Amino acid sequence: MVTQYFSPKEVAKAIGVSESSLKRWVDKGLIRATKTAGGHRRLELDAVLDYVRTSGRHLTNPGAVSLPEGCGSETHITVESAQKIFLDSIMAGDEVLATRIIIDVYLGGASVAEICDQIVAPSFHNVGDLWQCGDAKVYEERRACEICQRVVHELRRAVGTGPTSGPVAMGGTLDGDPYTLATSLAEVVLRSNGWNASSLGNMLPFETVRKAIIDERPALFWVSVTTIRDIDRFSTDFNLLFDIAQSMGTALVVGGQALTADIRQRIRYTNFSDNFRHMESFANTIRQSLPAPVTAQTIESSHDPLRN
Ligand code: B12
Repeated sequence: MVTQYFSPKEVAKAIGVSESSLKRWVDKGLIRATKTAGGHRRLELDAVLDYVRTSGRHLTNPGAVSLPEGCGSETHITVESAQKIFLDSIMAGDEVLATRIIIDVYLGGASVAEICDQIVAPSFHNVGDLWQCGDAKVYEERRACEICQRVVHELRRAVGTGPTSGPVAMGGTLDGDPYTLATSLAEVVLRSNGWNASSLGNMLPFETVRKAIIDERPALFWVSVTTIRDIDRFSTDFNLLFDIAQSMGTALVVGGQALTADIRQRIRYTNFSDNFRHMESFANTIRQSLPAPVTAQTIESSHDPLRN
């Protein structure tokens, strides 16, 4: 994802303050910013939204930081009412409202994991029930999924690209499992916790997951399982995957609707979580035991002759 930078003028317009106040806040370190070679301050969207989240300010002109109209004007919304509005908007095909409600709840202080577990997942469980009872048409369900993918993309922008120095996490769904939402959500949850996380998408052949673990040596590999075509084959392949992950020091983290207690008895994994808040807690725990990431600064200081 290409990082998008905003000028103090654009951010001041978005928050509804003067450019000089905004520059002062940047210089005081209240808002994270970088400087161009020419000395101009440049701000990333996640830094702007971090400031809005913690200062209790509103976005009066979200378009100035390329967010949809209305985002950030009403952030005191309960998770329960947000869930209802999100469900209604994805079913009605209203992408702007769906995006707005998720960004508003985030700006109101909810964590990404809470948004996924308490708004997105239950809304899709409702979509499934509506479809099963014949109250939702197939096209409405598919459109809801497409909208949700784009909302997740906006949430990913809001959270930031994640520090490239953070520990590496990867994940996806395995062969025969076409579901895409949960793996995209897992990626944003981990990014919001400082992981350098990438979803590899859906329907991944076991062989390619094995290669990804060997080549990239992620500290964590997540597998989301919504459907299993052949339980015997799945269990055999999954256990081989666990052996590889274990030998590479990769934590294999699993979750998803299809992982019933019976199936969990047959497979080996490092951690099973039934929601993203639990995965987040596990990920934060193992993060503490990982070696500190190597950054340009640590390389520089390890070559500093004055240190010897
Ligand atoms: C969207 C959808 C589809 C879409 C998916 C499109 C896409 N791009 O993903 C499509 C159209 C492909 C589809 C197809 C089918 N579907 Co469908 N689908 C759904 C629906 C509505 C939403 C699934 C979803 O994404 N949920 C959102 C996620 C975020 O929620 P979640 O999976 O519960 O995730 C939470 C936890 O499980 C956990 N978690 C999940 N993954 C992970 C990973 C990790 C690492 C961790 C820690 C935690 C974790 O945390 C999440 C957040 O709390 C569900 C309804 C439902 N109950 O979810 C039906 C549902 C799963 N489908 C169902 C059915 C029947 C089908 C079809 C057979 C329909 C048909 N006749 O063609 C096909 C089968 C496809 C196949 N090959 O298997 C049934 C399954 C019934 C069953 N138990 O077997 C459901 C339950 C609908 C229903 N009520 O009947 N489907």
